[in-house]
Amino acid sequence: MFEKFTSWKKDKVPNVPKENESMSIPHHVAIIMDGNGRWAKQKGLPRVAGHREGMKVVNKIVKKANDIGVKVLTLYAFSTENWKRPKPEVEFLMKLPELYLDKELPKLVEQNVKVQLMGRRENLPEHTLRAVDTAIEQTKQNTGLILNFALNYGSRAEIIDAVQSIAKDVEAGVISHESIDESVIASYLMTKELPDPDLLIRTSGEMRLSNFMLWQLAYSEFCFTDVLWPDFSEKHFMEAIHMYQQRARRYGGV
Ligand code: V07
Repeated sequence: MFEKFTSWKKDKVPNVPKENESMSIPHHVAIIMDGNGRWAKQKGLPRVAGHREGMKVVNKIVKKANDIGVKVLTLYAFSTENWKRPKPEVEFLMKLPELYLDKELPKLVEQNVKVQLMGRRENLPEHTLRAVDTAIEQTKQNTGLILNFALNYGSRAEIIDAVQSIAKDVEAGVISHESIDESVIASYLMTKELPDPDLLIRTSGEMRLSNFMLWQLAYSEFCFTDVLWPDFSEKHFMEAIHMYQQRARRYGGV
């Protein structure tokens, strides 16, 4: 439950929300959807049953986020480290984007949701990319919620790719090394067109970032809950939003 939330936030950070913004809905919410395997184990089910159940929750939270006016929802679906899992589990996970989109894409189009992908395309199976690319294509004109799936994403991989691109551009004379500042670095990351997350939620009691958006989460509010992702509901999501709003109000007051 969210009473068990823990967070850290330093006073006087540069982008503290002003008081009049304190009741606002976070523009960008990022979620580490953890606890699917544990949920299945507790029920004596195979891990993949937890992933399947977790997929149903994605749907509920996407709808809720869109309804309350969140602009960007980033979901950590598969990390660069997840390839180390048993092959059958990886193969199952790589079918989930298709399974999800086969059923939900028409509704996403209807709900004005715009699907995006964040992560290295290399190594993703062709069938997975085909499904995701179709969704991106069919929703590219949509103006509602940006649903940003992190697939084969790792923050260090992202930073490595950015540094290599920056070095290449310096070498080619496109930019000078003196001009490299925060905004230049941000413009080489996979999130270059997105605002930084205002709120990070991680389910299932782990209090780590696990290589997720290390640069982008520098000033975000963190909400951790013991609830396992398959048990996470709209109610829990709204509790996290309220917690964000309360914190924003407190920091706005000082
Ligand atoms: C995955 C379900 C949610 C819990 C976390 C792990 C398992 C939805 C997608 C997805 C990805 C891209 C896309 C549409 C849907 C997904 C993976 C795992 C790999 F365009 N859920 N979900 N992808 N899980």
